[in-house]
Amino acid sequence: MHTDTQPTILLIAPVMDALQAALDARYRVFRLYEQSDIPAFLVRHGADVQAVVTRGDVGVTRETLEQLPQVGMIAVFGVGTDAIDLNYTRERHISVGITAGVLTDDVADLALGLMLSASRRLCQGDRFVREGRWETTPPPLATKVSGKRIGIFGMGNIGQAIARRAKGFDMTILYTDRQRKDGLDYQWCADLHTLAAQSDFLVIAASGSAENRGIIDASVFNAMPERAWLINIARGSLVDEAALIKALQNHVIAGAALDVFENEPHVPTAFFALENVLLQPHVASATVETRQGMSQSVLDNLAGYFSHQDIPGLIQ
Ligand code: 8YV
Repeated sequence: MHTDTQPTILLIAPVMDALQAALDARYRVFRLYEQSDIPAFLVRHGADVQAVVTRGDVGVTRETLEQLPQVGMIAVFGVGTDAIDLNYTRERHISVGITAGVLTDDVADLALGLMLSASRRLCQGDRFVREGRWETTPPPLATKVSGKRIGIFGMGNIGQAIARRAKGFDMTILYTDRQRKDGLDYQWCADLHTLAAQSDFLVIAASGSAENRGIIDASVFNAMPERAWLINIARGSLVDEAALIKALQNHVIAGAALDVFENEPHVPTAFFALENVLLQPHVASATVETRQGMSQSVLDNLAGYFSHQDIPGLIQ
């Protein structure tokens, strides 16, 4: 039950139950995803909304924000802001807060997990044992990870956390980004294709910005060595999925391990028929510990905004 003194927030998509309960205890919460007639709802209640809470993978549309004249903050459950029009929020002086730093370790862990699982055939090995095939057949050989070259596209916090982990596997670390990063003792490549050509594992850790849309395309797969793997823990929008499917079908590259897709939760069924792809349902930050940390971070960002104090995860 809300009180009249509680600020009003609009939740764009469901978040974990504990966070929803914490939001309900502190705020008057409207849930956009529960409305059968969203335009009518926004006309009726849009002017009451002071802050928006959304997920990194969902964001909030400009059209929705246009119906919220009082909104002053967007609290993102996640770090991705690709589904928010940051030019528009800047124009409107809407603060945007993310769960900064909380999920870096988990996402980097999953990148390494995907790399190891794909190249060491862990999912296939599990099936092999369960199906009793080991009784009659020796398991097929896999591909070594330690000592290989990892190419990291996007050397932000997550890219750097992946690099630190890869160091533990004695890997040669190469990267590209908009610019060379000071103080990083890794091999810089001036462009994506040079990086791709020298990578045994090409890991995408760049943002899903408009400039990166479809950037991992057929030309990148052609540049990669035939034995190389693609790992994506960033956003599906960076990859031309049709070109990736062709590259996997034609063995242009060894394989791919993907946590993210262009049109989640819909995954092209062509992937299902392929043995050389490992698929995950966007779970890089999905551990109990990290999701609790992300929830707290959302609450802290909102509390900072509503008490006119610092917003710890403010990006704009
Ligand atoms: C989350 C994410 O899975 O941080 C992001 O941008 O995409 C992920 O951490 C998502 O925000 C929660 O659904």
